[in-house]
Amino acid sequence: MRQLVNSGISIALGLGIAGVVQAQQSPVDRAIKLRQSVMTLQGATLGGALGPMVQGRVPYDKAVFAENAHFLEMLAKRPWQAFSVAGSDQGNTRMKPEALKDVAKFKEFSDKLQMETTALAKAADGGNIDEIKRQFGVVGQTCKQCHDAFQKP
Ligand code: ASC
Repeated sequence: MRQLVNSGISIALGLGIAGVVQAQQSPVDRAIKLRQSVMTLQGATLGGALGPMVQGRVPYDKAVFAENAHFLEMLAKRPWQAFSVAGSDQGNTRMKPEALKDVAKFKEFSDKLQMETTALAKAADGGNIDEIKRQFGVVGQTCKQCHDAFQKP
């Protein structure tokens, strides 16, 4: 009986907390926030962790580079549906409306980023710095192509 009461209280608390979090933001605001969070982490991983090693500003460390390259690969695989929520081109976002008008093209860029970050993670595991530099450049170009098409400056 006590267990039943305890689990009842837990469920009620859980629902209450979920309700408070949900009430603060609309689904579109949440989608924008999620997308921006992923973009921030991708930028920080690419520009903050991997970039300095590729550019020789920080000594190349194979294990650290590979860890960050795998994290980037994982970030690029974020659920696509959550990234392209209808209406999330309006409001506090730099996404151009074109992105949601041509979702097939947007998805194509997303798929390409997944492919190229997987290749970067593989290169990172291999540890060949020339190959890593080349593939890092390809990933950067892939970011840029999508930004040029679908991101406001
Ligand atoms: C980054 C970052 C971007 C991309 C882009 C690549 O680190 O924040 O927007 O790389 O500059 O061309």
